[in-house]
Amino acid sequence: MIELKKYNRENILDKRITVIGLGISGKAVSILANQLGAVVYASDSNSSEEIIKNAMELINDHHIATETGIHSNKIYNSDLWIISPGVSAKSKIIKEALNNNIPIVSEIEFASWFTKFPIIGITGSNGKTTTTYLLNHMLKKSHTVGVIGGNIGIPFSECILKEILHPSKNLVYLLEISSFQLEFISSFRPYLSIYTNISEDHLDRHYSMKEYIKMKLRLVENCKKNNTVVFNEDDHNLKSIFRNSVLKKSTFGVKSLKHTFYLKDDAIYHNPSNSLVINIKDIKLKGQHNLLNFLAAATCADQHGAKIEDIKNVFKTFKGIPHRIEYVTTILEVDYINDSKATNINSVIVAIKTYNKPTILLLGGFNKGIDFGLLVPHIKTNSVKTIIAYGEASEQIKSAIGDAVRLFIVDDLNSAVKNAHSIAQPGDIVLLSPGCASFDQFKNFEDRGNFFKSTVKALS
Ligand code: UMA
Ligand code: ADP
Repeated sequence: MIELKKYNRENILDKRITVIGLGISGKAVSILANQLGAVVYASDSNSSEEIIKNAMELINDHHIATETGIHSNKIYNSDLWIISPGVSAKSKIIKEALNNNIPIVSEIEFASWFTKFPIIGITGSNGKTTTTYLLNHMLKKSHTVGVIGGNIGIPFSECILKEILHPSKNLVYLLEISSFQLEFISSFRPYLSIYTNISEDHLDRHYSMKEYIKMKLRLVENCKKNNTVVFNEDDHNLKSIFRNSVLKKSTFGVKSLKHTFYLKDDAIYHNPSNSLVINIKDIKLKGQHNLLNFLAAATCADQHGAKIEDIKNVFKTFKGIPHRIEYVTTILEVDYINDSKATNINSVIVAIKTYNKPTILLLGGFNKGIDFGLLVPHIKTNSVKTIIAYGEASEQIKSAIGDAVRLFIVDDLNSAVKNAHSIAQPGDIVLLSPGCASFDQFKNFEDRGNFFKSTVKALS
């Protein structure tokens, strides 16, 4: 059994720390550990332009030793490893480090050692980012200052470095947390945790739903009886998982009137006063799934002490975030929608349910182990009239969908957009909701969404 020592600002001085991965989280945690006085060695097996740029910044601006394009034996000369989320627990180097008795922590675990401010952890398979932003808006006028970070694209270590360099008061960290970030935690403990839903995702990394759910549950593994879990009671997985939990429970959903916020007659009300929060028609951000995100954030904000007026205001004004069922433009009476962030099957299902116009669905990219056959019943009951499949996953999509709907295969997203434009009729929707990761043809989902938007705009 490897003994994991939790370092603090005193005993971390001169400790040898290896950071694996030089993406945004590896870069941020290297700078943090260096700032705290550790001797950092950062290593990435890749030597892409971005990784080399990050390595050069660490060397030139922070005098941190790095290596790229290789993991040399130097990485094992270490008191502690900090790993990036993209490094799987099953990888060869991790096994080797454990054989060498080197303690390993994830980037969020390490960062959490250096703050005393409370953490709210937001996880689930879908809706994490939207819920995190909603929550931040709802807490804007509360007694605390919300700081967003984590899987959302702002490494927690970057937030902690800011806290150290520019001390502030009354912070609360609102961290979007992925299953990857939880593989190597030991004491990470949010005081409030949100579970939006659980559906199939990341099976290429976790191999089974059982393992994926197990990893997701690590978010509350270190929680105490006085910590609260806010969860979606309409989700059968979550309902049964938390049935016997010793944690304080606060639920949301649209099927019961018992929740803190409940749905009745097309309006949301607040318990126990039964006061009206908002009529559904007045919510700008559409979609049943987004309603659940609003309810998740509101329930958590209420627990944290936000005023009901501030919560109401967000229901009324929030318009959504880029790349999530984002309206792009209308060309010849055809609406173009960018849902590039839909990287799993559940996201695609909720996106097609949001619209009741004839839909041309653009699906494709790098398949993370998803069964596209799960889409078939939803294609049949919703308005999908054509699928255009592109990229690495296109053949798998074709064989899973079969003849459920007209389907074309094209090479890439550019051809998919052109093809959709040429067959769309007035009144149709062209929806990019790819159900896949973007890595086969793009840097990330933002890059893919931005490419879609500019290609569409160039059509008009
Ligand atoms: N690497 C090695 N050796 C290995 C394996 C990997 O050196 O054996 C290197 C890779 O070459 C790569 C780096 O490790 O350069 C891995 O970096 P990373 O993939 O962890 O990327 P970061 O840039 O640090 O971004 C990570 C998250 N990435 C992943 O989880 C894949 C980002 O989530 C997150 O925003 C960021 O930290 C800040 O916390 C992205 C994501 O796709 C958006 N997340 C998944 C999702 O949302 O579905 C979970
Ligand atoms: P995440 O951060 O978990 O990936 P986002 O808020 O970025 O979630 O939303 C990504 C996509 O997931 C959206 O475009 C939408 O298609 C889908 N989605 C969002 N919220 C939910 C939800 N509560 N349930 C199911 N799908 C959702």
